[in-house]
This record gives sequence, structure tokens and C-alpha cells, in this order.
Amino acid sequence: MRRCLVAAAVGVAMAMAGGATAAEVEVKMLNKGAEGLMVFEPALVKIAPGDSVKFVSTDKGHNAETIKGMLPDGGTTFVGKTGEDVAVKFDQAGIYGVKCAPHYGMGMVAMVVVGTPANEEQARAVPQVGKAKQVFAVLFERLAANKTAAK
Ligand SMILES: [Cu+2]
Repeated sequence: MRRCLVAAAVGVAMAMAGGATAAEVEVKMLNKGAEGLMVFEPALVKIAPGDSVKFVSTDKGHNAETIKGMLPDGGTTFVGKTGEDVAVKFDQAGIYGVKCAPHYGMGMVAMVVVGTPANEEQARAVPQVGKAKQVFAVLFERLAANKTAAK
């Protein structure tokens, strides 16, 4: 009898949470972060399909949007408004390149890795602007080393 009650309680809790265990990860858009000026922090996010990333407009003047060609087949593109938070749900597994349009050339980019990506080669081949090239090189290295933070 006791076990039944516990199971029922868990069922209710899950229903209240929307019936799923989807997570939401926050990425801050900053004028100055631990790794320099004009950054997404963290710049590398690993999530499961169905999870969301909320790009938070901590400092104003930034946005988050997908980089052309740097997402898996069937992946959804998005364009956040400058100076506003944008929450994006990622259903399709793969590597997604994200940029801040005003600071792309300054290397303000992030990488969202959803599930087990099959488009890494394709994502690496996307031409990048200015300092974004170096930043992505570092992020791909970090991904290969299976690290999500630089700490
Ligand atoms: Cu920016």
C-alpha cells in the first residue's frame, strides 16, 4: 500500500512538470566574461534532444541566432531579437552554431551540441568571420576533449 502511494506521488510530480524531464540551460550574453569581451557564457552547451537553451540578455546589445549551414539537417533555425532573452528548444540532434549578429566578427559565438551529433564535419567546414574562427576551433577542441567548461 505504501509503495502505491509513493508511485502515485511521483506520477503527479511528473505530470506537474509537464510529463517530461526536459531541461533548460541558461547561456548569458555578456560584454565581458571570464574568457574575454563579447561572449556567450558558457559558450559550449551539451544537452539532450528536447532540452532548451535560454540565451539571457544579461548585458544589452546582443542577440543569439543560428549560423547559416551550421546545424543538422532538419534542425530549426532561430533569430533572437537584440537586447532580449530568447529560449530555444532543440529537438533535432546535432551541432548548432550560434552567433551574436553585432559581434560575430569579434568572436561572440556559441556551440550547442544536442545528443549525439552526426554533422560535426559539416559544422567544422562552415566558413567563419574574423575571430569566430578561433573561438570555434577552441570549442571543437573542448568538445573533442569532452569538456563543457573552461574552469
Ligand atoms: Cu554581442
